[in-house]
Amino acid sequence: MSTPMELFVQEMKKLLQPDEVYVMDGSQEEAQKLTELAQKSEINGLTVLKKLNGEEYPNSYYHRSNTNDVARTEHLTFVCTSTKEEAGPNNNWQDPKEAKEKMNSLMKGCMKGRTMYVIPFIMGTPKSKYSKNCIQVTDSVYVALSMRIMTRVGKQAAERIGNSSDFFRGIHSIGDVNPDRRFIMHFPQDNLVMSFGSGYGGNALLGKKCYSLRIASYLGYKEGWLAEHMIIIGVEAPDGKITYFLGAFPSACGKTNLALLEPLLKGYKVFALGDDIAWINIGDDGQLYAINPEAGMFGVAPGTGLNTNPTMIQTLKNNKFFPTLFTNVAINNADNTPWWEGLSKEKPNDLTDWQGNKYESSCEKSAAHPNSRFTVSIYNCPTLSQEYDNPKGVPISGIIFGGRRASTIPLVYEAKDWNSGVFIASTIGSETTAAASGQVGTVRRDPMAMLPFCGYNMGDYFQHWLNIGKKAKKIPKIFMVNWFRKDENGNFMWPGFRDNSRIIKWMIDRIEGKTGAKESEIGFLPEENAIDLSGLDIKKETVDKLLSIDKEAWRKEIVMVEEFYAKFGDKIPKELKDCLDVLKKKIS
Ligand code: GTP
Ligand code: SPV
Ligand code: MN
Repeated sequence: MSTPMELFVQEMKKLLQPDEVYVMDGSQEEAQKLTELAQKSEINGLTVLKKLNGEEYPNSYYHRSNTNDVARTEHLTFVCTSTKEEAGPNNNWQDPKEAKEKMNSLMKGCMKGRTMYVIPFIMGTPKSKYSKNCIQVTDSVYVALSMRIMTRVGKQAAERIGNSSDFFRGIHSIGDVNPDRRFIMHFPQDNLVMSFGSGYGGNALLGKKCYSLRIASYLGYKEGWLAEHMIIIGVEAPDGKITYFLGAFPSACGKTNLALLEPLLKGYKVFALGDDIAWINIGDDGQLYAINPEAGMFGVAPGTGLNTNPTMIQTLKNNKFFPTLFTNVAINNADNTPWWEGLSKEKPNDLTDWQGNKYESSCEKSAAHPNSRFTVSIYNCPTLSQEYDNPKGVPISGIIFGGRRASTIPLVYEAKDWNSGVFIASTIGSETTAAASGQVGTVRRDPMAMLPFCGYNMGDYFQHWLNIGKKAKKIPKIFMVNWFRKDENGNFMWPGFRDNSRIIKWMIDRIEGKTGAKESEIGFLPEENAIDLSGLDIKKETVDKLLSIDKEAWRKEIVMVEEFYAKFGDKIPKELKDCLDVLKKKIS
């Protein structure tokens, strides 16, 4: 008798008709074999991997994707629940039966002449009861190699699945990379994703956004936990105590940088546990505990440099076990190293740009794509927390939300309680970034940084958040930050990056009850001089402005929130409507 896993593979062979099937075992030899193969293979005319300078960047490879396939495509991403209402106005919806028919016809025979990689993987550490079993098939060796870095792939996963039929199924083909034939279809009720026509990260590495957020958020809703677009960090204060935080920021708004923060403030240390996704459960003691289901980081390259994020530069050069991949960055031809804007002050003079052309330094375009990325094992990170593999996860004392806003939102404030924190998070606005295709820089509502990733109706999701607060016995404090305020000349007003440790310190002091706060219309603001600005060259008037409330701007903000809420009709919980009414009265 075949196991459910074997049956799935047989079914996939029949549908996709690959020439060969390769089942991933996760071994070191496999990494070698696949990276060698990828250096000899082409996808749509592009060599899949090129080896980079191994002295500067050990075991590192360069990948260029199709120029039409460099970011998530939200307009081609669907949540196919049995009713449209379950998916909500936050998702594109299609009837599951029709969607499956469409995908089956696109996928029929699509792996002819190709190898089908079968990837058994675990999201989360194998011993944790919170971890989940998964299988993805793909015809992209780049995706297969990326999955080996981002998740726990191979024999241990196959063994954990065993005879069970309880595993996520991910079906992926890069197809002919044609945006007209590209769809990322989610079937939460079948624990299934079908993705065709893209080889890009969030569209193709199905363990990431597709499973660990869209499908998992749906599972969490049914089962009483949360799957969130959040980092997990432990912050050690000078007294040696470690405080664990979660942090949610929309795509390309600073999660990885905060997760790997090297604090400027003396005596503080940040330990990384996750840089993109957190699964949050209520533990036996009633506290919230978080695990990171991933095992790697798929980070934004531009802006990553020794000044901004020295820990990431070390991580990228600290290769131990897994190959590191660089996608759509530029190449410095002088020494065959990857390069991107922000890696060094001086631009190297002989660069090949992300499209493979000689880079003209006079040209206004960037040499690396703004959404160019690296894929690196989290085990390479020198500041990885000792608790990273703890099956129970870590107990959370603070949740940080943030967005990218040139105006209105102060540098930091604190919610009065859980419900008002959920309200604040449900109203987050953020300027769109290059992480998703489409216009960059327009403000859209992105509640909890989950707008593109919530696998069900966001009104129900808000209620689920409120319910978690009711159920939990010890509730974390909720903070809102904005590192991205700009002045009249368009310059950032706050230095950001390593200076953000100053704000984290204030949060720890609040959690510990060591500092008071000023009540304001929107929540608690830091008292005068409560933020440690020692050694920072910043004008008092700038700090005052960063922490002030511009009522005129807030009135406009409220209008945008009302417009957003209106889309969800009765689904917006009463508690949140009440918070909005209170805010309106205070701001008027
Ligand atoms: P995803 O991987 O898309 O989810 O992104 P992310 O949230 O992890 O964002 P990341 O940390 O990679 O940062 C995205 C961009 O924002 C990079 O270009 C960073 O250099 C920039 N950035 C991060 N933190 C700060 C900050 O404090 N201030 C400023 N000005 N820029 C920042
Ligand atoms: C994001 O866009 O939030 C990312 C990159 O982290 S992706 O894997 O493409 O979703
Ligand atoms: Mn992300």
